[in-house]
Amino acid sequence: LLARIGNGIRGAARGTHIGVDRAMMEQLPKLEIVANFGVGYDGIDTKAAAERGIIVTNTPDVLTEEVADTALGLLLMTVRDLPAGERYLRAGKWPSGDFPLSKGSMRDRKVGMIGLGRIGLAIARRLDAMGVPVSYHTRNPRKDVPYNYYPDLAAMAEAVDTLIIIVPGTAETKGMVNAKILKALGPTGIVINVGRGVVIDEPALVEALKSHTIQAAGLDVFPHEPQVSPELLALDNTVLLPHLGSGSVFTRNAMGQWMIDNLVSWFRDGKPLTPV
Ligand code: A2R
Repeated sequence: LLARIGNGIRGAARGTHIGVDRAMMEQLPKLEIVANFGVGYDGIDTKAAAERGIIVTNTPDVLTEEVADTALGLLLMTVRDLPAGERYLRAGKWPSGDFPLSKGSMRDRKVGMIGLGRIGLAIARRLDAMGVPVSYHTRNPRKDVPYNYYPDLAAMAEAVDTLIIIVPGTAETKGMVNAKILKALGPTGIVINVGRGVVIDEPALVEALKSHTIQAAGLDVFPHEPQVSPELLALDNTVLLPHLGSGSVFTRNAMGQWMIDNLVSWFRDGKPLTPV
């Protein structure tokens, strides 16, 4: 298709699983802009785009609250083992005995946020409302928050029992939650990932879940979406969602509109709204 029409394409709207890489850009010699549908733009080779003067835009803010809601849902599902309870009821097991008490509770949890940007902060605010203490790890401390800052991720993992990952997938964040961090988190540890799959060293996570080095994991993102590791699927201390963080009709409409607005603004006024 690109061999046939690539020469006429000036703008691209980029959806979910298909990336825009250097090879694709080479087939689109007149490309001026790639408008990404989503805030995370790791599926686009921004270095190759910059070399060619191609603008890349994303859709920040319009999905922040939705992803934060999903993160809280996934956290509660994982800590309180809610999906297993639902499966228990549907399997007709309730009349023969009550569902076992959950090992975890939000009442005695301490959360460490990995990432405290737009979405991370929206998650932290929800945790405030629940009376859950929040710490965070980022490269730079924020001056506008009351939370404990840890420049060292291992030190934060040592101090908390729950990690919520909401950083972008970059060369720097890749594999940052590794065997050492999981060990520091300890046997009551819970890891929630709503950022990007690559941030977790997946073999190390599988091993930590199998050996009960940590308690459980709740994941909405995976390194090879839409494929999910059979090892994660086989474990009963995981809650797994198909990357639905921003996936409501309301929010996807807002994201789609913002993506279009970026394209229109570029081609009409020469100014993208949210370039990255
Ligand atoms: O490091 P900082 O101070 O720039 O803080 C950002 C943090 N972050 C990192 N933290 C630790 N180590 C890193 N190498 C690192 N790189 C980035 O991630 C900041 O607190 C946060 C990103 O926040 P925002 O740019 O506001 O992004 P937003 O809208 O919260 O979305 C986060 C990610 C997306 O990139 C998608 O991957 C996913 O959530 O939907």
